Amino acid sequence: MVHWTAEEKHYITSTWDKVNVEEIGSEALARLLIVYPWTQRFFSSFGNLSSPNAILHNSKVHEHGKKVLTSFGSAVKNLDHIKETFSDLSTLHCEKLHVDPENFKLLGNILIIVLAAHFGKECTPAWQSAWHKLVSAVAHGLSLGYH
Ligand code: HNI
Repeated sequence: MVHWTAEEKHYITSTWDKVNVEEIGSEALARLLIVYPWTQRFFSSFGNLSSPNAILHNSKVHEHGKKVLTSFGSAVKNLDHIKETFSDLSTLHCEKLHVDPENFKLLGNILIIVLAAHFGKECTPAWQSAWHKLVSAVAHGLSLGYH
């Protein structure tokens, strides 16, 4: 189990309380699809992903970004049980969706960049360290069901 200091919990929850999951989630997913275009292959049913502008304005990307970040939020609410929280989703991403778990790390890093862009003043080294620890724990939890 990952151990969290009171300071780390503070950096995570105080930022999370201000997050608009649709705005931040869609921005993070759109940036993943733009910066790492091979990730687009998982979303062939999402329609037009042919340019950064198309991706940023694609309503399915918005919807799915919101869904993913809402799910990410369950880690914030269950910091002491991240593995258990993502065990079903891990199996789904492995067995049904065939998503390479390396992509969870990419999305986590992009999420930190998007959060830093929105909440710049909070982005101290201690804040970054807490958020890096969180996105790594989520990526790890999501990869445990892979075999
Ligand atoms: Ni992910 C579906 C959560 C990262 C590709 N994903 C989901 C669903 C949740 C979810 C929740 C909906 C499940 C359901 O319908 O029961 N995904 C998460 C979380 C992360 C994550 C919490 C990381 C923080 N997913 C990724 C990444 C990719 C990805 C990095 C690929 C690059 N996910 C998918 C795909 C689907 C999906 C593909 C199915 C989409 C659809 O509806 O067609």
